[in-house]
This record gives sequence, C-alpha cells and structure tokens, in this order.
Amino acid sequence: MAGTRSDFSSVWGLYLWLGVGIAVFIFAFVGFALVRYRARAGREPSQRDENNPLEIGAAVLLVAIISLLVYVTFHTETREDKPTAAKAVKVDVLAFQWGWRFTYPGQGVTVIGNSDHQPNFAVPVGRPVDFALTSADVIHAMWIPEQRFKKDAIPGKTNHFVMEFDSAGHEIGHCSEYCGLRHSNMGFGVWVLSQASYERWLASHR
Ligand SMILES: [Cu+2]
Repeated sequence: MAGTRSDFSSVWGLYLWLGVGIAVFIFAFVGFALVRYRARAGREPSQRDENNPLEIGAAVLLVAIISLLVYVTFHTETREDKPTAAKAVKVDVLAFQWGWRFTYPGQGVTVIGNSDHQPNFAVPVGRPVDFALTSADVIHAMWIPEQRFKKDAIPGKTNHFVMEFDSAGHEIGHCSEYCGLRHSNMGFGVWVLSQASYERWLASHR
C-alpha cells in the first residue's frame, strides 16, 4: 500500500471544511447573541450562569470531532508507513544544507543538487516508491505540495514512507523546515514518468 495525493487531499479537505463549518457556526452564534441580547432600556440581563446539558453536549461534540480527526489522520498516515511491496522503486534521499541527493540503490544512479542547481529526480507513474529519508546536518523536511505531503529529514534517523504518484508530469518540491541561510532556495523537482521513460531516464543517469 502507498500514500497518494487523493488520500492526503481528502484529509486536508476534511480539516478545511470542518474548520470552515465551525467558524461559520461560532460567528453566527456570537452575532446572534450580540443582536438579540443587546442592552436595551428596561431589560434585565439574564442571571443564569450555567447550563449543564448544553455544556456536556458541547464537550461530547468536541471529543467526537477530535476523535474523528485523530482516527482519519492516523488511518491515512499508515497507508504510507506500510512496508514495501517487492515491486516498489527504492529512492534514498539525503537532505543537507542546502540541497538534496537522490540515490537509487542497486541502480548505480545518484542525482545531487544544491540551492544553485536544484536537482530533479524521477519516479514511475502508478508504482509504489519506497523513500528512505535522512539528513546530513540539521532538520529539513521534504515537501511535495502537489502530493499534499511532507516528511521531516532528521540527522541520525531514517524515515521510511511509501508513495504512489498517480499522474505523469513535473512536480516541484521544497524544504519546508527552516534550515539556515539558503533554505529558501532548497528546492528540487520530481519527474513522474511512464515506465518506459523512467527506464530511459535511469539509463541516461548511470
Ligand atoms: Cu532544509
């Protein structure tokens, strides 16, 4: 199993629309209270200071929403944490100040680039890609906005994740953890290629 753009997009959409819904509800509620219960001559303010059923209801609703978000987030996250299928492509990624090195184990292919010459690596479309991500110096993060996905690159630790790129094209990636002077130029590109083009790409980078 592998994480795809649509998995992460749907998690993103869930958070967004829940947030929008709750914001609209709160603004409407506060607006209503401001208008309906505004100060007017001859009217006493309510002396009531608690409403247990309403408060318990609100707490239960909050716990339910949070539980849903935690469940959906972790459930989606495990899709890209699963150990790899045998047919997966392996790519080792090393982040450093300020660039990236992409190595294809057993293929004799390495691409490396820095903030002056940003590297491009390639993956085949529709096949799981097994990434092993680490850092040579400080904490970086590998972010591919098009995939709605990012993962930290931590020195001394290797993060594994499996992704599937489901449409061919060129995608832009960037470091998303502030890592020093040239962080803002620490980008890279991903070619998502058909199997045949991917093999040609590998052969031309040996
Ligand atoms: Cu960085």
